Amino acid sequence: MYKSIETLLVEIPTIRPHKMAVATMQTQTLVLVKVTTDDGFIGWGEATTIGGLGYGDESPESVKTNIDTYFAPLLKNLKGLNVAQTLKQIKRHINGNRFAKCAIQTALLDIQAQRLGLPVSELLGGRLRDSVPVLWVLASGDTDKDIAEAQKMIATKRHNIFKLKIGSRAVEADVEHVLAIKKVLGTDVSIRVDVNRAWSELEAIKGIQLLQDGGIDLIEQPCAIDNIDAMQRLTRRFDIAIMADESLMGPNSAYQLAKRHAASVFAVKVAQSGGLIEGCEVNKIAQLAGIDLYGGTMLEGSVGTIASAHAFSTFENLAYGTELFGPLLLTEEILKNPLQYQNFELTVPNTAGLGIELDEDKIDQLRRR
Ligand code: MUC
Ligand code: MG
Repeated sequence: MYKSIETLLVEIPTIRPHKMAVATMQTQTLVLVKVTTDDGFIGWGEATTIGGLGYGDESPESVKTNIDTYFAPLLKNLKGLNVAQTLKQIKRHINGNRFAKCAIQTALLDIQAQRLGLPVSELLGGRLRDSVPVLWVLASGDTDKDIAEAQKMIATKRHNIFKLKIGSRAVEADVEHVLAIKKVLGTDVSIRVDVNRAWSELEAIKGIQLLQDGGIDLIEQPCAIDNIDAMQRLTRRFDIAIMADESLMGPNSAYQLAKRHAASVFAVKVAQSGGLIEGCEVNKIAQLAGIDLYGGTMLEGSVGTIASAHAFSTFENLAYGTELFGPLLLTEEILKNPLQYQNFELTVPNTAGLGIELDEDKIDQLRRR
């Protein structure tokens, strides 16, 4: 049934250096997975991560090795199973590897949706919207450059909400940088910050107080991944939204965080969740626990971005919008028709499958040999 499973590492320079507490990116390595069936269907998935092993516990190289060595032979041997039964077999035989599992699941859903002539969103419970709001991340490392970049985004109606990457400088310097940008952009523009787990709890108390007083709307992942106690105390202590990102690794951790109310918002990422279906399960847990939702990115290219958009289009409450801007950070286009960003939103295609067409010649030029 599944004839071939290929994993491609595609290197694309970014439009400018993207500075985060965990890594500075000048190039993104897209991890694309192409699944071909005996009867001629092709499905695509993506397992891109950030900064090698700097962000998560899978690297582009480990995803490729594990898919080629373990997932591909397993998939080729499965016969007569539907997608759910296939995913169950993968879970049974392969531990961990959430990013790789997400890419494979995306490709299988892409194929299944094409067979049924429906968009992937309709296999995930059905879309509630045809587009999702998309913010922009300011991470040039320079206050004036960030301000100019934000003003250009607002003027061209691309983005009107901004997230700032902080955590690599002292708390006071970071706060000064954020509040200088907030002052120029004004009260109507929502500014959030992502600390990428760089602060101790005491640094977080100091930083969050100053940012809350300065009119910032949300603090993302202030403390270490495993420091759920600190996340819980900070969520209780402050009125400002505290969002779990790296601490949220799928339905199980969503349940643990929700039980303790260790965040007021969840950044759902399909790869971190282990798949589109699991991302939707995280949404359900958040909904039941009264936790707000935000659609996150691992700075994927077009495949992972549009797969995420299909999943997020089914969420009832997407109170904080999404950050599905990954393809806009890259200098090369790998789709025959680029994703549609307009009026501060990304359109979710309504054609069958993921609703995208890959430019395989372009991918071939850019792929790592
Ligand atoms: C993260 O931690 O949220 C998302 C946007 C961005 O600039 O970095 C990522 C990862
Ligand atoms: Mg984050």
